Amino acid sequence: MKIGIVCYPTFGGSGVVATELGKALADNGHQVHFITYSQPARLDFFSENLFYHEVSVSNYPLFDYAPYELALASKLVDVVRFEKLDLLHVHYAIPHASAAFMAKQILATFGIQIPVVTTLHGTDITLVGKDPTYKPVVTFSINQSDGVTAVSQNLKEDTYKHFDILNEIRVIPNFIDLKRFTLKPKDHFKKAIAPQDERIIVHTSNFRKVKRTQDVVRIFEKILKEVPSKLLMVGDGPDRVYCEQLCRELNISENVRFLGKQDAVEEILSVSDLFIMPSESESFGLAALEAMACKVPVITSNTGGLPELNVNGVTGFMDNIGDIDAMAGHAIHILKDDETLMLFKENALKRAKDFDLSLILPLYEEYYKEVLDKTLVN
Ligand code: GMT
Repeated sequence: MKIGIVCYPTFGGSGVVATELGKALADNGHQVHFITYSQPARLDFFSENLFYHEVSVSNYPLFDYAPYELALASKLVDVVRFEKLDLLHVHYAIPHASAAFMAKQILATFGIQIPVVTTLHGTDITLVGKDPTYKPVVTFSINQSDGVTAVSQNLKEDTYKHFDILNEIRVIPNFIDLKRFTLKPKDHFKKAIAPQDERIIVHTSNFRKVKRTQDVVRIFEKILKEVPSKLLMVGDGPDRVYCEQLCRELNISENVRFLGKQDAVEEILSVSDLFIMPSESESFGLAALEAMACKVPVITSNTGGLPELNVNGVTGFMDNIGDIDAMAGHAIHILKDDETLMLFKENALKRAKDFDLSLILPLYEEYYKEVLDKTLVN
């Protein structure tokens, strides 16, 4: 199959899923064309089946807001026509699904029928999408897609709840490449971070409000009173500065390291004992799955799609959003002795295996075939 993939090329979860999916499809013999405004972060190597088409937006002085969506639609028309693509798979509804709809209409005038699959990732529905600024367009473009997938059952239900959706939504969860996300021997790194063999607690995110990163710091402060430990904060974003400030106020800065954006997250996870994700909303929680694949149990909020991943009391614990005391109590329970920690670690890895790439990739391939067959019949 010749597949066009549209995504945000940044470090965000939807971009990671789109890029890893494209790579896996290419490995499986498909020809994959990424169409986006810069080279996706994890697409920094050569493969004969992978192509990248850059969308450049004119910055004509009249434009206070450069019309990216139009540039993307035009690029899609160009790539579909000349590369003879079979299907477009757009990740994140805004503005990719509406750009794909426009491209589809234009391509129809050339006698080309191109099916569009839209994958909903979370904030495109739960946060930005349902904002009245975008809602009519998001609703329309989801309904006009030939196939729609959501990364969890909860996101599917949320989409039906907040939008008038006539299409059937298929749930295809996030996945993990267990060949990459696996324990790496990084003992020297562990020694440097935790010289007294302290427990290592980790959080990775884009430090946006929805991640409640200050909760991570507050939970850690409570853990620290009971269990000698260190906290690694990985990633960057608007709330990082508030977290740093809070560490100073709580006088725990010497036990907390802010590592910024990191490519090899699996190496950091390899030395970690516990992952904390206290998010306000999380459609799936890919970062928690990455941790679990590296044998790291997780403390999460019980929101969104997280209960579909984190098995309470088995792979970690889930507590109400903002319940710092409960999260700290559960963290201490996991960390307090080696035997308990080992059990949770084994369970985390076992659960992560349910989301192995080899199990989820065929779900996308089968869905593409279904959508293509349906389009041919019509
Ligand atoms: O986590 C983020 O805020 C980034 C965001 C994105 O779209 O890039 O992630 C969303 O998509 C991921 C991949 O499907 C999911 O695993 C995340 O749970 C989801 N984030 C939220 O719902 C907040």
